Formats: sequence, structure tokens, C-alpha cells
Amino acid sequence: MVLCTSCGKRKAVIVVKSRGEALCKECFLRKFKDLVIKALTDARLTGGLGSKLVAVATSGGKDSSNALYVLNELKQTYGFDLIAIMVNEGIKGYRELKAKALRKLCKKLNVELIEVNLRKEVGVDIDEVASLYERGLIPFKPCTVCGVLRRYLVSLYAKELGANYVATGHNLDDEIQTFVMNLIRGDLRAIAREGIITSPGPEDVIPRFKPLYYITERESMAYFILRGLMTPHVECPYAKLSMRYKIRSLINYAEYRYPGSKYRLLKLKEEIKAKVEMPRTALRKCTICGMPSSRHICRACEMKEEISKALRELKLSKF
Ligand code: Q46
Ligand code: ZN
Repeated sequence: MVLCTSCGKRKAVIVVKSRGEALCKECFLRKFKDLVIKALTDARLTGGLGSKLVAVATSGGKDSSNALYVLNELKQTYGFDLIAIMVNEGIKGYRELKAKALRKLCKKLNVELIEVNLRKEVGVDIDEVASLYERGLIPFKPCTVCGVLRRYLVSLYAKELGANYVATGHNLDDEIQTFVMNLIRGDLRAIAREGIITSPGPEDVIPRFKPLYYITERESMAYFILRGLMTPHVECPYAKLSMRYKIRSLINYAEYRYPGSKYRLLKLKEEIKAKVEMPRTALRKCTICGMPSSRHICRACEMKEEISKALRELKLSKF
């Protein structure tokens, strides 16, 4: 039996090789919360959350559910209020199962859940987007559209609800996957931009932060199980089409062969970020929807336009 390296009394349930730790359930759950507090501290949020409303962008998956759970535990200490937002992307066989689990969790935590329907909001769902992509009618993969439109709708609703911050479920693995993807794309500006919290922008841009920034995917899964939040395991059918999916396998392989790779990559990203100063892109308002954007027309409106065009063409071709 391996004993917990923190308390030295109880049986360890998880070994974190890269940190040289073996932790029992109690010490692991405490460590997890401490890592979230570290992220809040590094984002300089601990002193500024009092009387604020935090909207958690939730999907019903392990990461955003964990973020919601821990923030709910911390809300009294820091004096903030919580609300959850879920965008139903319309992915059959996946969304309904996750939504059901999320509704149950929000009820248990007594957190209000706002459900946003992608089709109702923009006239299309991700299953339809995937079919347009498969037919070569749009250049965007389902995850690209899903990511942009979900982010867009969460910001829109968070603003309407009067939220001061948006918290997302991005974990350490997500962060370094994004870093490696940006390296491959040669996008230094994007590397400099990504972090625990978005850089301060104009007043009408709600800052987004990542409570699970220091937590690996494996630790997040362990927390989800140990807290009894487990839901039926369903993966989005489109995940495999994305660049992120391939990069994720690559990084996991590197971690397996060379333990500690993930932390080294995160450190490298932080070092680059600290050294690179990129001029801030001025934000204006999208001429179509009025949301803050660095472009004349925001990426969400641009995508919506291309998708509508493809749908019109498809309709015409059927006559
Ligand atoms: S839901 Fe959407 Fe994810 Fe599915 S289509 Fe891709 S981004 S994988 S988290
Ligand atoms: Zn727009």
C-alpha cells in the first residue's frame, strides 16, 4: 500500500509523478482546491471578487462541472455569486446526456442554469454544420464553428445577465494544447494572449478566467470521480476531426515517454509570454451584432454569414 505523501496516514489514491506526490482522497481534494485558489491568486482575482457575479461556461463535461463545483465551494470565502450558462449545440447522442447531468448538478448545488440554444440563436446547429463541412460547402470544421459560436453566445448572455466575469473549464492540458497549436501556426500574438485571465479590455468586454489552469486532465478526471460527479461517458463525435485531438495525443505521448513534459511546456509558454510584448489590438464594435471585436465584422458573424450562404446554396441545389 502506498501511503499519502502529504498526510502520511491514509492510502494514496492518485500518484502525480511530475510533482512527486501520492495523495489520499482527502489530501487530493484539498490540493485541487488549493490549485484553483492559486489560479485565482495569480489572476489577481482573490481581492476583487466580492459582490461580483461569475458566469461559469458549462458543458456538463468533467472540467466545467469541476470548475462549477469548486467555485461554488469558494463563493462564500470570496463573496461572489455564481450562475451557469450552457450552450446546447445540438449534437445528437451527446448534448442531451451531458445536459441532463448538468441540470442535476446545478440543482444539487443550487446554482441557476441558463440554457442557450444554438439553433434558436443563430439558425443552425453543429450537426448541420458538420454535414455542410462533410459536403465541402463550408471550410470550417465543426469544432471551429462550435468554439467560436459558443464563446460568442456565452459572452452575449453573460453580458445580458450582468456578469462581471466568465469562468471556463480549461485545464492545464487544454492550455498547453493551445500553446502547441499556436506554435505550429506560428502565431506569437495568440501565444502572448493566452493565460489564466484575459488581459483587461474595454469596459464592455467581460474578462474570462480559467480556475483549472494548474490542473491536468488526469487530475480533473480523478476529481470528477472522487466527488461522485461521474456521468455516462460520451464523447462528442466531432472531436476527432479537430487539430486539438491530434495535438492532445502527441502531448500525452510525450508526457508518457518524458514525464513532466506538460509542466515544462506550461513553463515555457509562461516564459515566452513574459518576454513578448505585443501591441494590444484596438477593439471596436462589430458592425453587424455590436459585440466588441478587433475586426470590422466579428468572427462569429463572419461564420454565420458563410453558413447561411452555404445553406441557401444547398436549398437551391435541391430544386
Ligand atoms: S462540443 Fe463542440 Fe467540443 Fe464537439 S464540436 Fe468540438 S468543440 S468537440 S468541447
Ligand atoms: Zn458580430
